[in-house]
Amino acid sequence: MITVAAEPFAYSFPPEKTALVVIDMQRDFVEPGGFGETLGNNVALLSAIVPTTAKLIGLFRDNGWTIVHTRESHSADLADCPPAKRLRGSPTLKIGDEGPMGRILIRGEPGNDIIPELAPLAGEIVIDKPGKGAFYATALGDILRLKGITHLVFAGVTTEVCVQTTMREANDRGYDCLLVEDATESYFPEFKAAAIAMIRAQGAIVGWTAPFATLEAAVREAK
Ligand code: C5J
Repeated sequence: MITVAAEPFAYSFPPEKTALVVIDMQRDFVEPGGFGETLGNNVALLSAIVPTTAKLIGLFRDNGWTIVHTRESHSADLADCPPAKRLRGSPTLKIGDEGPMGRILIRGEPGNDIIPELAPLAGEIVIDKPGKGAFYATALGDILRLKGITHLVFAGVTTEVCVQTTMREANDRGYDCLLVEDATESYFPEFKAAAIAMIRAQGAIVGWTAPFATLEAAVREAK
C-alpha cells in the first residue's frame, strides 16, 4: 500500500489495483473553437493544469500502473445525444454543428482528440462517454472490474461537472477515489474550490484530495 497525506485524512492505495482516470482533456474543452468556448467560457484557464497532468500521467506510466482517458463525445448521427443536452444553454455552436475543429463534440472529429501533450499511448484505455459521468452508457465499470481495480485517482476537466460526476458514480460503486487538486480545473475557480470542498467534506463523503507533489512524494517514499 502507498499512503498519501491527503485531505481529509490519509489515503492508502494498492498500486496494482489502482487506475488513473484522466477526464476529458480533449481539444473541445481546452482549445479555442470547441465546445467549452461555444458555451462562453475562457478556455485558457484549463491549460494551466496541462504540465501537472502530464507529470501525473508520467508517474503512472513509469510505474506501469493502469491509465484510463475519457472523452465526452457523441456519435455522428447524435443518436446518443439527448435533445435536452443539445439545446441547453445558448451556445454559439451546438453539439454536432461544424466548428473550426470539426463537428462539436462528435467522435472522430479533430476537436474530440485528447490534446497532444496528454495523448494516450498504445495500451492505455480510452473511454468515449456520451454523459458527464464516465460510467454512464460506457464499458468503464466492466473494464475496471475485469482488471480488479479498487482505487481510482482522478484528474481532468471540469472539476465540478465531469470529474465530480464520475467520482460520485465511482464512489457509489465502491471505489476509493483521490482527486489530484492541481491536475483538475474548472472554467470557474470558485466552482473548483467548492467541488474539492464537497468531495472531501463529512469524512471523505465522495473521496480524498491531494496536490500532485504529495502523491509523488508518497510514491517515492514507498520505494
Ligand atoms: C462539461 C466536462 N463541462 N468534461 N464537460 O460540459 O466537464
